[in-house]
Amino acid sequence: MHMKQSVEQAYELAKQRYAAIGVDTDKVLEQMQNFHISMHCWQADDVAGFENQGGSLTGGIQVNGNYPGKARNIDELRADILYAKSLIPGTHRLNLHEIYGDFQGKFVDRDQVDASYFQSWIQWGLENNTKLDFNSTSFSHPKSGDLSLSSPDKGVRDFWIEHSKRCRAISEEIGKAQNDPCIMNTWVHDGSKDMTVNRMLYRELLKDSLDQIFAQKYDNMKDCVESKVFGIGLESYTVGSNDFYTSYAAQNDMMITLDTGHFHPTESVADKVSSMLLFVPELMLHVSRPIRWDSDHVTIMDDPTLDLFSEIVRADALDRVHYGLDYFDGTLNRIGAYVIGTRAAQKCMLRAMLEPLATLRKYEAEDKKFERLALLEECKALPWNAVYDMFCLKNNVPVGETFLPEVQKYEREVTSKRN
Ligand code: RNT
Ligand code: ZN
Repeated sequence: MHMKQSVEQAYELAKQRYAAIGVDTDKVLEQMQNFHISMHCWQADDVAGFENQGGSLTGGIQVNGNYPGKARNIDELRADILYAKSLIPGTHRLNLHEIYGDFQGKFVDRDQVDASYFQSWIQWGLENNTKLDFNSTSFSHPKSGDLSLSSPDKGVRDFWIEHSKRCRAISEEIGKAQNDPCIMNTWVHDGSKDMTVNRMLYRELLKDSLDQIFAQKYDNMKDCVESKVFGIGLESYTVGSNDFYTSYAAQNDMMITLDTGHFHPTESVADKVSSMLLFVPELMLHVSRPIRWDSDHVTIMDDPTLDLFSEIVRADALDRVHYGLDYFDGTLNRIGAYVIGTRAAQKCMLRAMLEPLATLRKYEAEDKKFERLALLEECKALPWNAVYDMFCLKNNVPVGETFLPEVQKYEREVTSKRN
């Protein structure tokens, strides 16, 4: 049977199956079309960027692997991302880091950057129906050290404050041009390898830096702050801990970024959704896959991610969350990594949207514990994959594993020729 025909037939059966439990798959397909994922630009080149300083990746994060063919310049990175996007259903955003500016080979220090270096990105975004998000970059710079925004050295701290302010101004320009807020994430690596006896001092400094950075109000960008447990080489103390940023965001009515790799291994990020959304306006996600630590493996359809998206749907918070990915794996085809991770996030969201929530809630209200658990279990094996296949078909992208040869083809024809 032809692929198209079998996908359509499977979808019709799935549709009936879901209708029987009160779920409208056609409606879910429409909702999925509005689920935009901000793809992180940094999977394409192992978080290198275009500063061409020749330095290595610092700031407690690490990319492993030497898979051939990574993007070496802005043109290659753009081409790779567009190719990956062509294998992913729906319309998606791109999450830029400041070090990915269009610097044209010129060294532009981080306290000198401005929107002019992002004009070609803005243009690219408009031409390719891709809205942009943004991140300031505290790592991989001679002034990064262990402390940036929390450094007691005034020169260093002012440098990073200036950088962050400029990044917000760039985000504002991007947001204006794309007529949709640019989400700017602030994550700094600040911490210490060994015990520190002045935790309060650095946190006071970080708080003061943030107050200065966020003093200016903008209409076309939104800020979010990202906490972390620890970085490599900064294991004992993280200035911007979860408690720090949760309190800061709540007090200042700001968005929080939840990176799924930034919590203790048994901590549920899903459970944070309903707690935090009562106190902060919106959430940003960095969907990742921590293996034993913040390892940034490629996102897959795993239980933590399924739980997280379920909680967002159950909290009726689909439009109070911004969805980004954050992983960097240099051991495998990098374009393939984008496609796997983005499609996996979509599958998690699709399964969350296909939940027969009304019935489950009714059982819960009536204290029917057996019925609630039974239906939750049955849902796992319902034909959600037929709905995902239909989503791919409708969006004219390869169904199921048929995207593999497409990735291989691009590798053969494009990335394998880079060295
Ligand atoms: C690091 C944070 C941060 C970075 C990116 C590159 O642990 O997750 O978001 O991964 O900004
Ligand atoms: Zn992150």
